[in-house]
Amino acid sequence: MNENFKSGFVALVGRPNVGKSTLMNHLIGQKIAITSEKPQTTRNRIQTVYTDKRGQIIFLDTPGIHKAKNKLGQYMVNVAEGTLNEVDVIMWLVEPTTYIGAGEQHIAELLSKVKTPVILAINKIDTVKDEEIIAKAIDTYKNVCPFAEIVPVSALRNQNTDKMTELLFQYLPYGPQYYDEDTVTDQPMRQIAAELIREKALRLLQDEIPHGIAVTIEQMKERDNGIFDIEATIVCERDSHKGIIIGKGGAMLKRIGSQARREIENLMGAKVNLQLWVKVRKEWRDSELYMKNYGYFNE
Ligand SMILES: Nc1nc2c(ncn2[C@@H]2O[C@H](COP(=O)(O)OP(=O)(O)OP(=O)(O)O)[C@@H](O)[C@H]2O)c(=O)[nH]1
Ligand SMILES: [Mg+2]
Repeated sequence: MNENFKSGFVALVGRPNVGKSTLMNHLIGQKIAITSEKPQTTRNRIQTVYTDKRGQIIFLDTPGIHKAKNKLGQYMVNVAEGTLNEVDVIMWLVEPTTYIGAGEQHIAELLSKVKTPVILAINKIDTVKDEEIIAKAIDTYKNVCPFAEIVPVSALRNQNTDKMTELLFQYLPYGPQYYDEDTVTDQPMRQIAAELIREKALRLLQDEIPHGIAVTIEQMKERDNGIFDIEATIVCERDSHKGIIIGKGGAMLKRIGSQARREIENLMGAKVNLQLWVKVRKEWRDSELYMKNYGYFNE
C-alpha cells in the first residue's frame, strides 16, 4: 500500500436544491452534473473523479432526499439513501439556517445509522450578510449529529472549497488510484448530452413542466468531417406541456436546443448538429417501464 496516496468514495447528500451538484462541479473543477434553481434536478447518482498529488477522490452526487410523490421520486430517494452505505466519507449539505426542518431531521436520522464519518457543509454562506448567523447555524447543527467536521462554504463563489478538499483527504484512507488521472467522470457522453438538454429545459420552463421531462438520445453519430449529429427526444407528460415546450413557432424548443448545443460542443470540442423532438408519455413518472426506458432503474 502506498502510504503517500489516499483514495476513496465521498457521497454528497442533502435535501433538494442545497447545492450538491454545484459544489461537486467546483470541487472537480469542471461542470459534469447539471444544476438549476428548481429542486429535484439530479435524478441519478453521478460519479466524478478528482485526482492530485495527495490522492484520488471519487465523488457521488445524489438526488435530493425528499418526500416522494411518484415512482420517480421514490427511485431518486432510494438512490440517494442507498449511497450512504457505500462510501468512505459522507458530505451532508445544508443551508445556513438555524431552524432544523423535518427534511433535515429525516436525514440526521439516516446518518445516525451509519458509522461513516460525516462532514457537514453549510453551503450558500454568500447569501448570509451577518457572520453571527453562520456561527449560530454551526451551533445548532452541532447538536444534531456527531459530525467529523463542520465547514461553512459557498459552492457558487468557491469560498472554502479548497479547505473542503483538504479535509476530505484527511478522512480518506490510503488506497489505490482507481482511475487514471485524466478521468473526470464515468458518465457516457450520450448521458451528459441528455442531461444538458434537460438542464436547459429545467431552466427555461416553469411550474410542473420541467419536473415531468425526461430526455433520451436516439442517435449520436460522427460524420467524416468531425461534426456530430445528435437526435434527442424530450418526453413530457401532457399534450398541453408539449405545446409549451415547442413554443410559438417552435421558439422555445429552439432556445432549449441552441443553449444545449453550445454546451455540448464545448464539452466535446466538436461541432454539433442537434435535432430535438417532443413526445408525450402520460404519467411516465409512475410507470416503471417508461422510467426504465429513460434511464431510471436500479442496476
Ligand atoms: N447563492 C448561492 N447559491 C448556490 C450556492 N450553491 C448552489 N447554489 C444555487 O442553488 C441552486 C441549486 O443548486 P444545485 O447544485 O442544483 O442543487 P442540488 O442540491 O444539486 O439540487 P438537487 O439536484 O435538486 O437535489 C442553483 O440555483 C445554484 O446556483 C451557493 O453557494 N450560493
Ligand atoms: Mg443536484
